[in-house]
Amino acid sequence: TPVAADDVLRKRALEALTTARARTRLLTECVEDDELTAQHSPLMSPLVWDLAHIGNQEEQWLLRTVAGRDAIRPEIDSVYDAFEHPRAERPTLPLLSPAESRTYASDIRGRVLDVLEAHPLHGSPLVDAAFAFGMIAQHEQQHDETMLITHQLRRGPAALDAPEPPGGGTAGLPAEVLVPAGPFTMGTSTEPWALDNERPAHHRRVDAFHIDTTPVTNGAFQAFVADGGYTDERWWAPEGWDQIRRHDIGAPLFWRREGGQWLRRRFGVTEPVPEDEPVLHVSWFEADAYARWAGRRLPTEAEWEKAARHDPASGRSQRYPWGDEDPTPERANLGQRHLRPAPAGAYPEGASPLGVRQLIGDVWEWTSSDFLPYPGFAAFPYREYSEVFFGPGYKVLRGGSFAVDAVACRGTFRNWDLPVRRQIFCGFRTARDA
Ligand code: AVJ
Ligand code: FE
Repeated sequence: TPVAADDVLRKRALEALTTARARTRLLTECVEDDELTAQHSPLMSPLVWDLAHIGNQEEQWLLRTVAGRDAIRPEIDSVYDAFEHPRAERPTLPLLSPAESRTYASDIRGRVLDVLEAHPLHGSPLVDAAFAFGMIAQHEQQHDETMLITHQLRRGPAALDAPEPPGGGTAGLPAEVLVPAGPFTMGTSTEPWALDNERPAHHRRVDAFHIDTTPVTNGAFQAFVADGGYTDERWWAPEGWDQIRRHDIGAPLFWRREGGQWLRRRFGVTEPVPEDEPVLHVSWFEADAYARWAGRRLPTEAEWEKAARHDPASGRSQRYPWGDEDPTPERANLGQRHLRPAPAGAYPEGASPLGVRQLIGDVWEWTSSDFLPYPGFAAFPYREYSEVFFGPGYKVLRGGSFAVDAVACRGTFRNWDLPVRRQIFCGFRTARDA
């Protein structure tokens, strides 16, 4: 019955919002207040900006737009508008203090939970299937990932801790998998909390291709470095070559060479680079150069999604590589459960029908594709989520990282960033024509 369905939706939305808030609190309570107001990198906002921005977006969408309430603090909207102020200048804004930000976000949340208990969940695209609540839970989780990036960039002793991910191993696994030619369904028109850029479902024809069984590892990437990959212009797109020369880049971000070995800094701890782990913190240009050096290329976005969703037996596109059920800790490394990717070959239960591993979780995977709308795209509910970024400037990343929560990760989910970016939790796998 519709009533029972609403109960399930309210429970799902409540769980998603509560999970997000627990993570937000962890990320903003594990350091002293002066670390929340400091800017740890010009690429990032002070953590306290993310905290109040999370509350402000929740107020704007769930209290004002969905519930029709008056603004509680209209004067702060512009301070927390991501388009009015670039990240570098956010420390100079009249920001709420850490205590004010916490109070504001929790005050908004209290009122939102009252709205969620009683508001109709059908009758408009914004509330159907509790979409707006799911969208706001995803928004908070996306900023939680952003805050985790800030923690990674932060200097000083470790503030976060998590258990080690499960082991991996590629013995017995083929290096690559053949995905046969043919059409598949890309995107979705049925996933209730899919964001506008994932819609609508449409058919795409994809030629046969081979794709790596696992993401490219640190060990494989070290071979590229050792072979002089960063000093050989042949492998580089011109803009990428400019960037690595100008900034004197010769290895992934956070790596350094000491005593004949590669070390890396990870959340305040310096450790030897683990060879069997997917490489992290490489730009699209570095991924592209590695692929060319290896005689391969990055997969297109359509190839990536076909590898992740297409079931050759049924011809259907699944929600995830393993099927339609939600992620579990046995299937994928998500949700900041661990503070690093799992070694290549981990998560056999998360494999695709053709045997491709670790498509969901671990590391965001660069694709060769620009971020473009699907045929029939309609901006919803706001142009600034996706539409204003469409074009040749941004490259698509797929699959989510260990820092992405399950609510913001699925076979159709699309992320994007500038091809020079390397502080995000990004890696890649390669492909080739069949
Ligand atoms: C989809 C991750 C590129 O963080 O810039 C957060 C998500 N949009 N608030 C970003 C987002 C508005 C967005 N990405
Ligand atoms: Fe935001």
